[in-house]
Amino acid sequence: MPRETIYEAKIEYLQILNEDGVLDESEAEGSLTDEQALELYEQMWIYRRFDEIAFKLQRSGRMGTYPQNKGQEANAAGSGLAMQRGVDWVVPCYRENLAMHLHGMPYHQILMHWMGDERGNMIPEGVKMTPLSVPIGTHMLHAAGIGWAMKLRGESGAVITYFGDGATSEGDFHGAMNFASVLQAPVIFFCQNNQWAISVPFEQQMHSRTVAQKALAYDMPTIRVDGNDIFAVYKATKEARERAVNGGGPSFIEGMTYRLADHTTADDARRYRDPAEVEAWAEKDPLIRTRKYLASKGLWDDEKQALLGERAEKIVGEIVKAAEGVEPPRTEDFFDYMFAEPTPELVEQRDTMRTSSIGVNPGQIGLRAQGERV
Ligand SMILES: Cc1ncc(C[n+]2csc(CCOP(=O)(O)OP(=O)(O)O)c2C)c(N)n1
Ligand SMILES: [Mg+2]
Repeated sequence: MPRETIYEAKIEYLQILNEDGVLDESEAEGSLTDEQALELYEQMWIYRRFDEIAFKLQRSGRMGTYPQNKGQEANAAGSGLAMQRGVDWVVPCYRENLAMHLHGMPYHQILMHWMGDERGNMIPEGVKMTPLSVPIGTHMLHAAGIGWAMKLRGESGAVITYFGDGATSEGDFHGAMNFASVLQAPVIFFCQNNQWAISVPFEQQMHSRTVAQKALAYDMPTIRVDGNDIFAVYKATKEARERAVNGGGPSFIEGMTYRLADHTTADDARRYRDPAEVEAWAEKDPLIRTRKYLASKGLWDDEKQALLGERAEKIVGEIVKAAEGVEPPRTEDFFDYMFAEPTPELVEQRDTMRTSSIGVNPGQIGLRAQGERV
């Protein structure tokens, strides 16, 4: 028998709003309305100001390490708006603050997280979200599990999980993809391909030509979109969500973008990136092209921009005030949130934590033989 082709595939690329702010009308159907585009432009602008101020907080010693989101706003905005607040789950990494915000997470709590205050991770009542994940890839497994649970319980809705290009080299990524695929769980895997994993460029991260093609192995509908284009990101996410909600299982989206800032405040990207590459991507900035589009439709002008600037200053100022204004946590707090009922050992540790002499607690006197209990 001659050899035959038993599997063939293609990867589509979707761009609707190009770098010059020109909209492809043939694909615009089913994407954002002009009102939504306007709303997202304002959100992205405030978000960038938030990001700049977060950077400054770190530099002035008021916050710990922070990973800037600059340049990647459209991925977070378009996908964030496509998900339904209070219905869907968001399982984030750390470069989609706006998606978290659109889903109900207060910005000041995100700052609290990076200030080292665990209470920043307390998800408000009714918000379906997990805390942002710094360990690369671990949270994608949680997304697969949440999606499966929703399916078992017959809950309507979908899960979206975000991760970077580098994360797709992790075993956890493949575990999550396989589970979601086998169980046909309603999960959207959203890869923010910013083409760098700290100092490792895309070409050294993988031999695959796209990240999107990795989903083919799991027989998932998959697409690469221009991740600096809110229209393309929104449309692809909306389609994936509809598929998930209607029992069509998981989908994959690769949003092509670029990190215009350093990896984090602990990094200096000038040491490994060509400035020409950064400049070329700065011209594809999602904010600039969205503004051009809105201006061409008569929906935006310099006056509106000036007002937005003032509004953003005020909003971000209040966010910082809220984050810095919370009562400092008590040292005892870290005993209180692990178990519903603390174990006797934890109670003992808590009660003796402040004693300067171990002799105060009979349980701490002398060295005990291994396995011996008091
Ligand atoms: C399990 C794990 N390994 C290593 C790290 C250190 N680390 C932090 S960010 C990062 C690169 C991630 O790159 P990518 O997934 O592309 O996301 P990006 O930062 O570019 O958004 C690494 C290796 C980590 N946080 N967790
Ligand atoms: Mg990356």
